[in-house]
Amino acid sequence: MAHELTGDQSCLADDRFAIVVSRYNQSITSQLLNGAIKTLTAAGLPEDQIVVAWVPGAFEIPLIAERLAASGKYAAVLCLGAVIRGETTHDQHINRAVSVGVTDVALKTGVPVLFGVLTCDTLEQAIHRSGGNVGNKGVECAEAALEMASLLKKLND
Ligand code: INI
Repeated sequence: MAHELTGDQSCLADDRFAIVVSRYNQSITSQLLNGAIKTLTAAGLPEDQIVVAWVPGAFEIPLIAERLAASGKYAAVLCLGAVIRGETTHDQHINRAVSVGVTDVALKTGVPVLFGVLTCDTLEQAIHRSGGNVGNKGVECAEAALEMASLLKKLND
């Protein structure tokens, strides 16, 4: 029978998690942050073991995520932001840079780096996805962070 490995939502008492969150569209990103912190603390992580780094916009997330991940201090780095389409293609450049950037950081450092950046056409879509009727991307991101941190520990054991 195959030996299956799956992560779970548990976290070790001495784990630390980092969150990078962008100030742009802060009414949305603060809701993502609340959801992420609530999910991590509900899983048993003491709040003082969570570090939150604010950056100006989503474009700035990968650099800070890299510093945090490379420090070796954190079980996972959560990246939260909200990019909303405007009249130009600016959003596409940001979305591409952030999604490729955070993926690169995870692969380069071996630390789970989670993509909790909303990429919406409208503010309304972002409201629905930050604690409205389509859930909260920050909660989803924190759940994935717990699962990935747990799975990596099992792989390393
Ligand atoms: N940053 C965001 O996080 N969301 C946006 O919707 C957004 N828009 O639309 O422009 C945005 N722009 C700022 C960008 O992330 C950088 O901070 C800026 O370009 C400086 O590098």
